[in-house]
Amino acid sequence: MFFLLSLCACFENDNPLRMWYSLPATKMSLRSKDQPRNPTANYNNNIWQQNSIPIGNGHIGANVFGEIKSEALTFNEISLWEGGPSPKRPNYNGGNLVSKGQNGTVFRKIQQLFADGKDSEASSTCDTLVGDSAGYGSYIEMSDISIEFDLTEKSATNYVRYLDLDQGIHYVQYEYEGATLTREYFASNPDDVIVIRVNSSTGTIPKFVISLSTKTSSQTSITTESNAATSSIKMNGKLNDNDMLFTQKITVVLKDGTATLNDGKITISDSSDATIYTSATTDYKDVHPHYRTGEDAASVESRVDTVISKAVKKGYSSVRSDHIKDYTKLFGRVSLNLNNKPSTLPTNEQLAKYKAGKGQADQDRDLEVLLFQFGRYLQIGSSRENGKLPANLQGLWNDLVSGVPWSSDYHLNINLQMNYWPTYITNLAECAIPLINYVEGLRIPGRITAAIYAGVQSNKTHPENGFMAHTQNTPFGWTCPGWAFSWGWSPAAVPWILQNVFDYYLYTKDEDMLRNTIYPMMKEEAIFYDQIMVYNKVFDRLVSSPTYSPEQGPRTAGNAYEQELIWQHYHNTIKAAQILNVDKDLITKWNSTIDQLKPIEIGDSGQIKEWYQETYLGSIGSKGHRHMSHLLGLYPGDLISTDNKEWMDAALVSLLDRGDVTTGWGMGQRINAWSRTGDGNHAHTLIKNLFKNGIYNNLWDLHPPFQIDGNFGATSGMAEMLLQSNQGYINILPSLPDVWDQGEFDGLVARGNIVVGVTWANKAATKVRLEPRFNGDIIVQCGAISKCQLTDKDGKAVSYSVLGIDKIVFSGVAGQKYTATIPENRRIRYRLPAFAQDHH
Ligand code: FUC
Repeated sequence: MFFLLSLCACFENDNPLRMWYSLPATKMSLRSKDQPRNPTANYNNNIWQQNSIPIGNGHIGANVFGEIKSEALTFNEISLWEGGPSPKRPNYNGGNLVSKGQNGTVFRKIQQLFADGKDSEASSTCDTLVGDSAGYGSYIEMSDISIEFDLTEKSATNYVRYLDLDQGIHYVQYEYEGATLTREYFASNPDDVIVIRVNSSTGTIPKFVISLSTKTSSQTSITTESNAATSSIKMNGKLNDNDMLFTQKITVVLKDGTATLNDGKITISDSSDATIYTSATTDYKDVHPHYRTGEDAASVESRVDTVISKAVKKGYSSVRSDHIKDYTKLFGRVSLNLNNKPSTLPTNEQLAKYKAGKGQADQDRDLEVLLFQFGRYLQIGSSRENGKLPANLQGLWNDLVSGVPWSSDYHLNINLQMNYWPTYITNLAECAIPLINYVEGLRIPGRITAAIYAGVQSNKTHPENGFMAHTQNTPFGWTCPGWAFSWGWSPAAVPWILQNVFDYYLYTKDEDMLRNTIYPMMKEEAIFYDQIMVYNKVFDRLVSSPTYSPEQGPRTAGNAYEQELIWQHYHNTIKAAQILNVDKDLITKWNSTIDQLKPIEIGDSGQIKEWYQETYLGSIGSKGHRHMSHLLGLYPGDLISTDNKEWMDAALVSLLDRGDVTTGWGMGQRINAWSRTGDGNHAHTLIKNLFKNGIYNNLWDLHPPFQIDGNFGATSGMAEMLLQSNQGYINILPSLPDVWDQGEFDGLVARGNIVVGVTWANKAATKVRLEPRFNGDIIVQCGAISKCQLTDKDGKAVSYSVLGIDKIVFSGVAGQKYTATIPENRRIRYRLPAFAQDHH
């Protein structure tokens, strides 16, 4: 290790958006306590999750180990799943079991038992509300790509590997026998290929062998073929579990030298420059009930052939430049500068210093900016507008084919929601399209679940009468409750994910999308809740029943988790109906329903009660539980805000009680929640804790094991510290920590589709930039903004009305660029809220 480290001293990092390492993945140290969750997984799985570098285009992805001699890539296609419909499971029905749900009879019986005060019988009857585990399946890795170089590893010098987040390109470089060997890796969305380019500065890459293998349980053939210009390896397979068809192809194009095919492998000799393209697909399609395109193997294969031959014809440099154009169009929309400098230390070493509290300030800030932007990189890599499925628990990156943590599925009791928290605010709205399509795809199977478990039938008279899904979901319409009530039952998961869906409209103002796609789903779900809620006389409110707060506590008739999410759902649905000017009668009804929900109740310790029978803190539930389900009204919801002191004070009691150290995503959630309180220092404590306890060398979030939600939670949390817009106005620097006393961002988005940039110094905003994409009033809250000079893009003064010392309103014109300049002698520094002074 020392040998390599000492020799890479010549690499000078000049890019603040670069993650870089002086060692290949297998040579870097590991967090020993974070062994993979899967007991059968080997040591490589741990190297993979901690030290390899992900690339992805929303559809296919790979992890690069960056080895000197034995290069390895794990390869994924987002739809390669076991489970679901299969000739082996002719009765597959999304896990729903009529024998358990009994068409709503059990559900109604439990409601009645709770209403009669027979809580313990109600609670034990809940155990009947379960589904089948057969056909659940798992997301699995498609293949491993190996590139074996004929060289003496020890003789390689000046090794470095780095990922440039601003380009979406990963590089591996070292010197060998007087030549600089460079490899470049990227995943192109427009050409749907992963490209690996291998180059030698002096003209001879050591001989290397490319091979492809799969660990899937499948009938698979791996063959090679060549013509005058290219050599290829092709893998055609059919999964044993569900007959899913898949094809992957690797094609090599050489500038010079020779390619020899042998035993399913390609050997490259005497070449100075080789480009390797790979792509893959399956016959998956998100359409109930078959979830297949209906193609035969030849057709699946020919789609991949076409993709590869187009890319080969187009050639490396055009594929590369189109990738950069496509990627930077999204990534380049947001810049963040926290007075950070390009890290002089490799990212893993910088991370170690940060964790030990020994990092230099400008380097620590660089790591924070990297984590922020890495979340955006991962989102672009795992969820694109043309994608088949949304980002799963690991985005789309997975190296296992069995024992995959939580099947790398779609968890809807926080994880999938968190995956899409940063999407809109960090200017990546189109990346949410696969999520919206996925939720749309839950409607048909979800109606079956609603009928079986809640007795709510969709039929000719009421065709869209309500859909139900729970904690765990797959790409095969698996909408039943889990096979244990205690983690599986969670109907409020649907209203919750619909918040992410409605946010698409709030941030884009795309009214067609609201009318045609978003509102119909929201309306259907509101109609579902209209039918299933019951009045509870003990708690004197309309409740969802039975309920279970993720993933702890008693089964009850109503709890804060469901009541808050349902409140938000009606609130959003009414708003959507008003915008579209439809369903007046329903609006009236929903308004009266909302009044009867009373989601927030304050307990004896001054806390937000998670359960309505809770008295003082700790009387129910487990101390410091990772889920903060009773605080969803604070973030991502709108129920609790700084505009309501009583509830905010109670939320603070609950937040402090839950504590600051937990699983990765739990800290991600806490960054967002604290940012909504206005306490920037506390939000920053959570960022520090996340780095300390929840981030691997490759900056992936760990649960453990690797789980991508915490990355997305961190990105959105940092954005929320700088900009909020959920209280009817644009809130500038709402939660600025002391260590971010100076900085600048551009390109974040506020609700109403207004692009925002801010420059600040000494914790006071100096300039606020606003670019509305629609005409309309813009309300801005920012220290001393009432003293600003407001100008348009031509520098002309724009008039505004003062709503308060820190609040103005003006009428914005689409396409304009406004700048509010706050005079130096008027600036007001961000202050911690009063409560924060007490508890720090
Ligand atoms: C939720 C969490 C677990 C885990 C799982 C994937 O159910 O409670 O901690 O993150 O999702």
